[in-house]
Amino acid sequence: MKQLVTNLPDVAKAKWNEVTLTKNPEERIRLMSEFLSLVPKHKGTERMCSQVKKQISALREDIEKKKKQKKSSHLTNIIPKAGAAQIVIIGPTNVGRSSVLKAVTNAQVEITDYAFGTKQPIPGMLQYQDIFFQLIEVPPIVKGSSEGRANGYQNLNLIRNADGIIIVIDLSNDPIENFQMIQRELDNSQILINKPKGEIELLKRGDGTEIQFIWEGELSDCSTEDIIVLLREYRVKSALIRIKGKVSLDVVEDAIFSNTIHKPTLLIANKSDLLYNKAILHQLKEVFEPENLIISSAQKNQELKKILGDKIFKLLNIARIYTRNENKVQQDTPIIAKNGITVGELTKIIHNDFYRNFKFARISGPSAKFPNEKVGLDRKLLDRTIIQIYI
Ligand SMILES: Nc1nc2c(ncn2[C@@H]2O[C@H](COP(=O)(O)OP(=O)(O)OP(=O)(O)O)[C@@H](O)[C@H]2O)c(=O)[nH]1
Ligand SMILES: [Mg+2]
Repeated sequence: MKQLVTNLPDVAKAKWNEVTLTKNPEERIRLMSEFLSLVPKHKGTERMCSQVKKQISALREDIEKKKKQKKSSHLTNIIPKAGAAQIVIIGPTNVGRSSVLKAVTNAQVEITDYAFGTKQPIPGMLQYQDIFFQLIEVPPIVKGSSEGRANGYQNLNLIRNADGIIIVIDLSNDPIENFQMIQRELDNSQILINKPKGEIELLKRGDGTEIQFIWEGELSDCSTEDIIVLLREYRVKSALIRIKGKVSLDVVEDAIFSNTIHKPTLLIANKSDLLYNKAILHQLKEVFEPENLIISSAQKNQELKKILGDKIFKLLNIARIYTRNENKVQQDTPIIAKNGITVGELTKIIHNDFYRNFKFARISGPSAKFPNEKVGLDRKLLDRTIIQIYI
């Protein structure tokens, strides 16, 4: 087995187990601090310690915020999700976030030539073919948002709660520096925008069932046995683990400690109608995935709505599934699911009874070998599948 990077003493692992069993925030802070004092300090434990410290400070902020909220009985600014997905439009001030929102949705939003025009999150719906994406313009992100500046906690909370992110920058005004500032603020808030090589979702369970895996990827430097051994060392005996992409043992250990989440992200380099240094386009492609980069002008580009809809749809890896009822009447509004969802997973989304009483299904469209193909629970479904479930 690969030597663990952290290789913690047993007392520390036992202490971490206490942390995971505790819900009370004050108590968690105390136990995490004790945990840190039990961790030997060296290069290999640096990253883990900093993750735990971030969690401690996030908890402290939470406690503070709740105290303040109690005083002022402030409403939280989370906007209820609508449509197929909720995507936040973020960026520094004056880059054209409102202009993008206005160009692609029905939102009544004010475009201002002065900074900090948008003070509250503003939602709008973008129609893409037969579905809608909910876009929300978030007030500007500034250097220090992750420490609470300019309503930073609320704004970052909105971002953490969304299904995806659109970052807007102004090509004519320090685009690279501004992009990096935004990325740093997100990073400090444990929100990652670059697609990781591998990801795991770790769902701890208390019901004594074994450790189970859902495979959507593979392991790069260890075996399933190694993972089970590692989890046992942290006293995790029962868990559901989803493996996506190429996952290393470090990634698994990270998942035990951190709050880090990855958000699918697009970057709009806006105001391309103005004068700007063309070398910047090349530099942008070095700091951000070119396939998720849109170079455009919210003012001049009439195609932005279509381009953005296409990009969001691809980014989120969505499948639209149209169900047919017993009279073979097809529903107009599709169920939105992950591309490649199985018939079994879909029946559970519709209603558990459909899963329990499932006999077979008939599918047409891109997932079917021929129209009305009879399939079982394991068949994977692609976008635009039509399905009738027999129970
Ligand atoms: N030339 C040009 N100007 C633009 C474009 N998009 C926005 N602007 C201008 O940039 C300024 C700011 O636009 P907004 O859309 O209000 O920017 P914002 O990011 O929402 O700004 P705040 O909410 O105030 O932080 C306005 O004067 C817009 O007219 C564009 O594509 N080209
Ligand atoms: Mg605005």
